[in-house]
Amino acid sequence: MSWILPPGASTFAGDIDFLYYVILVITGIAFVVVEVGLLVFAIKYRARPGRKAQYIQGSIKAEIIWTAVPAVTLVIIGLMSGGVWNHIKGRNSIPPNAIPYEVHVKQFEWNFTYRGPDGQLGTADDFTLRNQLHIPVNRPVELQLIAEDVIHSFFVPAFRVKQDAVPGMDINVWFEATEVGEYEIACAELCGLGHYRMRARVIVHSAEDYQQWLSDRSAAADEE
Ligand SMILES: [Cu+2]
Repeated sequence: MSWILPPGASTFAGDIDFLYYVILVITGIAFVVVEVGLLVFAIKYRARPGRKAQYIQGSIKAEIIWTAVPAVTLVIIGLMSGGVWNHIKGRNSIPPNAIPYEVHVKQFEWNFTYRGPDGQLGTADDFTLRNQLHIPVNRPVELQLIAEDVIHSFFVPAFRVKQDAVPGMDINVWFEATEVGEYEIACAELCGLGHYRMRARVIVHSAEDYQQWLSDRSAAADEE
């Protein structure tokens, strides 16, 4: 289903979309009931010549119902969301086999640092690309977000993943793409005059293409 949201392309999409539509349907029904009720009562009890206003005491029963129904609904949604939240953002949620990337973000660009052929970040063979994140499909990746000036927010709508990058904090976010293709990264935190053009791309490769790309890239970096 891709109504409102772009088609999902990560392992998070199913859970997030399900919650999104559950909440949309519940709030949609509440919206219609409230607005129709408002209109009906406004017309039915409008001022008419000869009819005096009445003092109404209130209804404990009605109050209990309209407090209990939203309270129970909210707790149920909270419990349902809790599991999903924990899976995506929980303290120990990042899978151990995730490929790490360092992301230095500043006004108004994303710099993605890749571990080189040695498979280690923070070594001499690392290389950095501006506004381009290449990842393999069906493999978790972990981004270490480092904001160099103000707060930015890493957002890939197709992956249903969004995470603030805050200066002075080391923040990790992970996801796993499920579809080969190109997706938009947007900065989701108003970060200055150039915020609107702070876009980048995620390129999701098949496993073989990714290895090929990585070795081509490293060879090119060696020549430089
Ligand atoms: Cu930004």
